[in-house]
Amino acid sequence: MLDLKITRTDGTAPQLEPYLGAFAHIIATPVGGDALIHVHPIGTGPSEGMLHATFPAAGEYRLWIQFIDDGNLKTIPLSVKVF
Ligand SMILES: [Cu+2]
Repeated sequence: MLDLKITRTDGTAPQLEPYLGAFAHIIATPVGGDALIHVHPIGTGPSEGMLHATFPAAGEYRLWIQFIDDGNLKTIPLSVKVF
């Protein structure tokens, strides 16, 4: 279970709206692998949620988080290490 909290770098509150039926979409792929994980947060606040993600194996993963903030579609890439 992962916690997700979307914030802005200027400290103002994000203005999220549903996008394709969820407030955010998270895609993950293992670096050098061919698996694909696609999960949606279970909302716990206006810009917070929990992710029920099952990774197929330990290792490095590339993630993309997609959401609409103030009418603009954002795609945020990040890397995580799964132990
Ligand atoms: Cu999705």
